[in-house]
Amino acid sequence: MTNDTYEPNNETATATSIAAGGTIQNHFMGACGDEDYFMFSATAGVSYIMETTSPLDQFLDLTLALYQGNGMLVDSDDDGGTDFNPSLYWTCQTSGDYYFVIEGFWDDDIGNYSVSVIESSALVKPIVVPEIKRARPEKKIRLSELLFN
Ligand SMILES: [Ca+2]
Ligand SMILES: [Ca+2]
Repeated sequence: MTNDTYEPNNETATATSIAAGGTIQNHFMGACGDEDYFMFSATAGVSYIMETTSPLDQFLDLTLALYQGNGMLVDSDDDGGTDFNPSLYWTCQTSGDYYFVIEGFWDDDIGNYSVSVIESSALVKPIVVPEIKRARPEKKIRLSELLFN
């Protein structure tokens, strides 16, 4: 797996360091179970958003799993971001180094993607923009119902 300059990064020992300041890294998800490990330092009380983006025409379905330094799974996400990209919102409880692993949902998921870690205020939940893929038929609500219920 030498499809991008960050490889090899298929285990914690060779994880790619990524800054939690929103810097975007461009990676390539290779075939046959490629895994991309990332490492960043998190501070207790600070919230982070780890997410990927990828070109629509690649139909790349990525997943993200966050681990403590000791290998314990903290949280994971599959399609919380745009299209089939993961986006994980997490508030750090204990300062330290954390790892997250990005891999394809399917073994034949191949393609370019970008990844970033964004610091977010612990007190402010990220604004979730409704996506077209999740849209459901909406009930018509009269203004009076909103005002007086
Ligand atoms: Ca890899
Ligand atoms: Ca996904």
